[in-house]
Amino acid sequence: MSASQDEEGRTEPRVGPEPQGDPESRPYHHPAAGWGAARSVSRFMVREGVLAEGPRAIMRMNHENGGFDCPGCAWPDDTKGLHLDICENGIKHVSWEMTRKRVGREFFAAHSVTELSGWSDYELENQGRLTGPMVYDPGSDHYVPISWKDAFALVGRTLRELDSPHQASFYTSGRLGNEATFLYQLMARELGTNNLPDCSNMCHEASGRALRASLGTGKGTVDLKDWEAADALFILGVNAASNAPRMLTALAEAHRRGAQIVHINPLVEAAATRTIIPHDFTDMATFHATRTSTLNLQPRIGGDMALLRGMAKAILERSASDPGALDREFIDRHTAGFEEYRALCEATPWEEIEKQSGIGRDGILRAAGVYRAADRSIISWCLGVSQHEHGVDTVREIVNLLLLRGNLGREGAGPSPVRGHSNVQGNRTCGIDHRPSGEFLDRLAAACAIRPPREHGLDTVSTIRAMHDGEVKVFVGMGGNFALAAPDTAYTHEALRTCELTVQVSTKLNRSHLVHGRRALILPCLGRTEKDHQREGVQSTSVEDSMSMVHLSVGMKRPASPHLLSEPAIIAGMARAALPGSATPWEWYIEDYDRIRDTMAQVLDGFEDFNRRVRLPLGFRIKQPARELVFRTHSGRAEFSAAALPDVVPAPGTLALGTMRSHDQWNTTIYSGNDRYRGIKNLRTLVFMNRDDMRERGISKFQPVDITSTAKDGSHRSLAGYLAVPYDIPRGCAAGYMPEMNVLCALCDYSTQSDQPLMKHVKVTIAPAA
Ligand SMILES: Nc1nc2c(c(=O)[nH]1)N[C@H]1C(S)=C(S)[C@@H](COP(=O)(O)OP(=O)(O)OC[C@H]3O[C@@H](n4cnc5c(=O)[nH]c(N)nc54)[C@H](O)[C@@H]3O)O[C@H]1N2
Ligand SMILES: Nc1nc2c(c(=O)[nH]1)N[C@H]1C(S)=C(S)[C@@H](COP(=O)(O)OP(=O)(O)OC[C@H]3O[C@@H](n4cnc5c(=O)[nH]c(N)nc54)[C@H](O)[C@@H]3O)O[C@H]1N2
Ligand SMILES: [Mo]
Repeated sequence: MSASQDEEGRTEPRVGPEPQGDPESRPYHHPAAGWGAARSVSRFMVREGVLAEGPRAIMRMNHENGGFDCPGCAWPDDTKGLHLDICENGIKHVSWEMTRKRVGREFFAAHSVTELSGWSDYELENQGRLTGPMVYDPGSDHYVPISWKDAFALVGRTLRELDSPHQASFYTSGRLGNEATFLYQLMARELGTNNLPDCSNMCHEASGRALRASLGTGKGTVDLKDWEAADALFILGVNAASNAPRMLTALAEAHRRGAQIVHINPLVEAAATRTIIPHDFTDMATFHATRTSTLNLQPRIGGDMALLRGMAKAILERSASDPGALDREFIDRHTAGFEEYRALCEATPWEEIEKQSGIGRDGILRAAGVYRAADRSIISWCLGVSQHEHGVDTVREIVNLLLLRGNLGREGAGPSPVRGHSNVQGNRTCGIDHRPSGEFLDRLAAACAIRPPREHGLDTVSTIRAMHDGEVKVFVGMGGNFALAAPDTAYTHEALRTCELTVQVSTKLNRSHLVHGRRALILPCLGRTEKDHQREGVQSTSVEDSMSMVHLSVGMKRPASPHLLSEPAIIAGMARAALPGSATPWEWYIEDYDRIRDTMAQVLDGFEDFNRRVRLPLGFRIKQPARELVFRTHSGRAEFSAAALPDVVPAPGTLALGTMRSHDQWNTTIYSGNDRYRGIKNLRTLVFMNRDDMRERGISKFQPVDITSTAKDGSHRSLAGYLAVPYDIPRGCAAGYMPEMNVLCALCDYSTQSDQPLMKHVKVTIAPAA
């Protein structure tokens, strides 16, 4: 089956009927999850050849007593020890890793890199699991086998020969377990650089910075129990049914107990309608769908901050006659900057709020009414909020709104970012940070007897620029698919090709292996589902979810090939070769990961007694000072921010384009061309548009169009021949799929607040195809 074939083997693109009226009654809005999901999963397992062993593995996923953590999203595991706490996309993800297909040396002997470069990304990953280390041979233009010893020696030699350690950059994709993460940052810092870009530079960097500035803790403060206790849930900029499907259970349960659920998204996504809970057998048997929304608001792209400001303004106005609208006691005791914020809200005219948010005053007042009526509110968000110029200000506005009613530090209330990769939060906790704090470096220096560099390192965007300029010569990708995930595809490819050496630690073949430096290595590693045997026995690794729970993950499957190494072992191998005089006991660490954890316990706040606590049935929760109303901010209080509203209204003739995921993909991994909940089959080269915007441009339904972006520096990029799909999206907005649309994202278009690429706000013009 190819990407252009659907599950039934049909190849023609198909688009569901246009959405109209009440989302509930839309013909193609299947309830989220449920039988559609079950059908899709079983077909997928057959395709990957894992139907026999898949179910057994899945029963071990996210299980409180042993088992491995779902390598999918970072939604927390059910605290009640649900035995089937899983979702369609998690199962696909595990099956994808467990596939029986293999990419061995014969494969690389048969296909040159130039030939493979012509294959689609779907075809590349669909070849299966990588089986042994490979090195690029420029003479034959093929990858050829290399021993692990020689591969490490090549990395070590190249790193040692650099003029400065800052000429190397070490990328992490958020799948890496905590123990490997710790060793990876240790290697970089012992070498002498903080060049540790990671996927969160493209993801939730804004959230971390905002929460740190407002609350002194760069993470959300709530856990699943709080979700179960909230009276109102506000869900902004997340496509939960596809990207955090286990949230559906929380939403359905919230609805059943009478909580209010407000979805704020330019698109009415499937999670904003109703769901069939997959592990509720009665629901599945009776096709009973539970509603998962009580109010949907569709702001313009980038309009969230104005909408939140409007809600705050309404609460403040109301407090004149209704003193209970504000929690004055909380504000007085725990916050700073309230008067300035109040003055700013008062000074922001309603007309401006309506214009910038794209929501009429009625809608804003309704949302504010829900917020006022609830004793306990949680505000949750994902990329629709963070990947913007003013992402930091918007997340700080979320906190402002929470502070007004003391929705912090108590049950059922607080900020709750939905993180992406299963361990992206753990990566940051364990030291992947190009701007580490002095305190962290001091502790690292003391525990590991190294002299870590103090100057800030490069993040994702600045690494790309530095590679392009020849300043970074070695790129190491610890997982991920940098060549496609990063913005400005053409520029990023040039940048990677300029490198002296590119090293990709991966499980599957992807574009980043084909867009490589003068020398290049593919180092295949164990996946999370696989048994990791080391000298002292089978090892486990730990991960941290979106809600700061740290728990162990133990693989149970035989490795895809006997020649794979674990990620910690690969890092240790590179480190020993690059740091011949190192006093770090790299090999000793690998024999037993408990030893890595003992060192981590000395360095990381909240990891005291790590080895014991991580073995508790559900692991342990890292303390969130803000949750205890302890604020590590300048003032020692929670700080209101008072940022002016940005102008997000598109210039005449232009549209704001958001790039997003389909239902059937995991970031750069495309499972099929389908996007079930949005009614799309076999089509990825599309752009969702408002019908009036189409009419104005003389574009008819499914007509091919050209999309041209204009960057901050005035440069243009374009995509040709995409199909226009009329969709229920506000005027002035358009949407399409990542990673294909990274072609349109200029490297210079990153937020000055977070340095995040503006992947949800690309300024474009769209016209009938030339
Ligand atoms: N199955 C699956 N699960 C995943 C992933 C995957 O690729 N596949 N990726 C993982 C990763 S790394 C991450 S970070 C998360 C991403 O999870 P999401 O944030 O859900 O990712 P996107 O698909 O980019 O969707 C963004 C959502 O934001 C909305 N949006 C766009 N612009 C705006 C805006 O201006 N305001 C508001 N309010 N909404 C807006 C879009 O309509 C869409 O619903 O998911 C994780 N989980
Ligand atoms: N335009 C646009 N671009 C985006 C985004 C967007 O919304 N719009 N989202 C951004 C976001 S939020 C993120 S997080 C990034 C994602 O960026 P990345 O994390 O870099 O990309 P992934 O597609 O998740 O990486 C997939 C590859 O990871 C490897 N892999 C899978 N499992 C393992 C494992 O266990 N170990 C190792 N070592 N490798 C493994 C496989 O080889 C697979 O090909 O993309 C960003 N790019
Ligand atoms: Mo992400």
